[in-house]
Amino acid sequence: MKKLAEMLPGKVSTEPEDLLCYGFDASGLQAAPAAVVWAQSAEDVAKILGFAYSNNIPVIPRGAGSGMTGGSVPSKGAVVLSLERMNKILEIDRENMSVLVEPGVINGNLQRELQRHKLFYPPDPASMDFCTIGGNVAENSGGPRAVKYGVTRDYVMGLEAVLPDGRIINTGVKTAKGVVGYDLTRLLVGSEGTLAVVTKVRLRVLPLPEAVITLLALFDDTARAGAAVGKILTNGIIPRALEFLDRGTIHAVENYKPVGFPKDTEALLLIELDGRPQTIAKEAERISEIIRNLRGEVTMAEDEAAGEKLCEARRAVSPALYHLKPTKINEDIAVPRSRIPEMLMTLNRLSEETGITIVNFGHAGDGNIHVNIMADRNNKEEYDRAQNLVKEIFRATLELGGTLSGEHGVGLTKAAYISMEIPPAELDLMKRIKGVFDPKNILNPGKIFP
Ligand code: 2HG
Ligand code: ZN
Repeated sequence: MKKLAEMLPGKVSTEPEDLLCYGFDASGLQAAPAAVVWAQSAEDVAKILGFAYSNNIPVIPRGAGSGMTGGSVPSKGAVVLSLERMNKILEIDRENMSVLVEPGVINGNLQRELQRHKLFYPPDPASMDFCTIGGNVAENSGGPRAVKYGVTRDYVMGLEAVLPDGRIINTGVKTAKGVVGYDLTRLLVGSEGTLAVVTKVRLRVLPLPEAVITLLALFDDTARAGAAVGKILTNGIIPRALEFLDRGTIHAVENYKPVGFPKDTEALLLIELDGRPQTIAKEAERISEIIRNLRGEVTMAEDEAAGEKLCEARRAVSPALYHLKPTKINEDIAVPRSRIPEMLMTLNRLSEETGITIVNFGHAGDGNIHVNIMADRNNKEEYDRAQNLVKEIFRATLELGGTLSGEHGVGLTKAAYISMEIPPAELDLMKRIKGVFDPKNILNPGKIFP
């Protein structure tokens, strides 16, 4: 580590407080790295990786550490490579509707800067006020707006990245289209920091929608809330957010950051529409009708600021849940949208059978349910029961044609389960791809694959 510190003066730390702060993420897992290095350029990253490659030192790339599956939790003897100081928006190209950013740019800061130029970058993870674009690229992050606009991968046009041996590569195009060769960009997006370290990202952006309307729908029955989700979409309306909160989630938010969600509600839908004012006003009317027909109660936020407050409350769900119980095992399953009611019924049954509290919320429009199994890690018996539920939930998800993770990735927490979903031939192909990029297995080892 001394040699590394000499190569990168002022950018390497082995201080215990740094090792502690850079040793965990939002998964609750923790391990101390051997050192933390803050890169300030692609050349710095190349130097770090070149050094690590020659000396067989594991390197763990890290954005803001807001990941939920342990993707940036270090392994033994590893160097944490923080990209947070590479936080510049390098170019806003209005004419070609793209931006070039460094990986440490905070998602929310990019959103606000683009708004000033009447531009829009849709992916909006709930952690948008602190997560980084580099982390979003590594995890292929989604967010409420995915139902209409897709996820990070749909916006990445090209990347500059450093391979584990220190070589700098460029992928993708600056043009609206491009089909030359294999699509390395799409392969790197969502590779959870296991193939290369991203040092620049070119993103597609859109015109800022003219107006936004936010609706709040309350139901005294979960199945009818689920039916509303299907009905809205089959009526040809694609809201830009179609979020679901169950009773437990509503209570957790109201106890943490009260916004006025009625606590006697069984299920709540938060719906956002964006576009031309007249069009979305009509869509809001139609949605209100659908909700009332399903015996739901619907209100419209009086203006965009009031709507934003509701969205903020939605973004507070995850932190709110940490106050419910000491340990939050959060799963992130997705099922075909039409199967949401069945999945929720199974989850309720499992909760009743085991006596473990399960709180559900999420991106209903995408069939993406955040299943939070609430327990106490220090109560061994309870924690074991909670842990045992994970496999059962995954089994039920796959039976319904779903996937183990809609947006949080595999990381460490789901690595043991990957073969439940990915068959041997496909898994072997993935492992061989990892071997091509990283023959010495120094980049984020132990993630994705058990
Ligand atoms: C969200 O949608 C995040 O709020 C976090 O994906 C989900 O804490 C969670 O389970
Ligand atoms: Zn989410």
